[in-house]
Amino acid sequence: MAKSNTKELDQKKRVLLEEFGKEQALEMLQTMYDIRAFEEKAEELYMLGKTHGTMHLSIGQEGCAIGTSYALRRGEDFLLNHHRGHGHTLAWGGDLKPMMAEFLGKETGYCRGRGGSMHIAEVERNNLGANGIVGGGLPIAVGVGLSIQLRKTDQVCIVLFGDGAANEGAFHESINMASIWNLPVIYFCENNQYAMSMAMKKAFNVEHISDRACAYDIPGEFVDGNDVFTVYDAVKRAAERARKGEGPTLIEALTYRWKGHSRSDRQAYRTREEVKQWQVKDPIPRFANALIAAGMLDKPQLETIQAKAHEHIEAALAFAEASPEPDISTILEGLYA
Ligand SMILES: Cc1ncc(C[n+]2csc(CCOP(=O)(O)OP(=O)(O)O)c2C)c(N)n1
Ligand SMILES: [Mg+2]
Repeated sequence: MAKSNTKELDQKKRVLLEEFGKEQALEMLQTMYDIRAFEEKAEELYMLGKTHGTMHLSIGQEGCAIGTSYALRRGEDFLLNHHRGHGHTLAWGGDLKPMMAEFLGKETGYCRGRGGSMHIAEVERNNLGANGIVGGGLPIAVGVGLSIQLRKTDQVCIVLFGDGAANEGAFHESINMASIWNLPVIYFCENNQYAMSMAMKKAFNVEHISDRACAYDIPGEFVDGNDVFTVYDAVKRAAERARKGEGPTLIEALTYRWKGHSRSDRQAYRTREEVKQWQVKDPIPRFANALIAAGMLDKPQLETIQAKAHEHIEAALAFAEASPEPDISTILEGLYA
């Protein structure tokens, strides 16, 4: 067991680690490595032509996925994620096997192979899924919030979206309505600083997207999206407010996507140096180092977790590859006119 190095851990992190407990903290770290390994494999499979449609990788943004999900009651609250959402589903407690099967378009996938990378949902556990329409989750969140309010439960709904989505009409309409109706919705903007090739700095005249919260008279908070602790803490407080009937919150988390927008992106809009500067801020070792400093983890255990992530992915891939394709006779199932 590693010795606790309390000097390196500030008070707030220590309190949060106590709240997590060792078992959950290690599970969170394992999930971060699982997400990273899933997406590295996803990229490889895409390059081999084993997948259908496009895909968007969230490598570098895992701090947001873990911090948001673990701050909520996963499976009981509601999650609306977005096109860069593999990590959100896994952090919500999704199973790697149906996840990988969905990615490969297999019948055993979460959406029976109909959705692929961008449309993964797990409705039974209130993961209402991702959306190929940028900002598509934002209006749905109002409906979910209203449903919670009418059913008088203490659930909350988190909707994740990108910086690009924050310049769509749906963003303003959704937050305005959630504000006037005081709905239990957490608006979580995963600001990875680009919407395709459009740099956030060129697309906004406000310094922070969260500054827009004042226009709707709701709290707005800007956090470091690569720090699991600050994301978790902000979402937890927003959820507590929402559960008490105090309405929506807008959180903006600054992060960075290491990979291109999608595989066809030549990334002419940014420099390699910029990418490298952000790779140093990798959210996964940052969280691992905090666990080491707290005496919850040592180097050999960390290596085991890293190795396990790859084992988990290989098992999921074996399951997906052995799974059948959807039968052609079922092609119209799930279609409504
Ligand atoms: C309504 C709509 N407009 C445009 C697109 C094309 N499109 C797909 S992703 C994307 C950029 C979204 O940027 P952001 O919201 O910052 O999310 P990120 O891709 O950075 O995660 C665009 C413009 C779309 N899918 N839907
Ligand atoms: Mg973006």
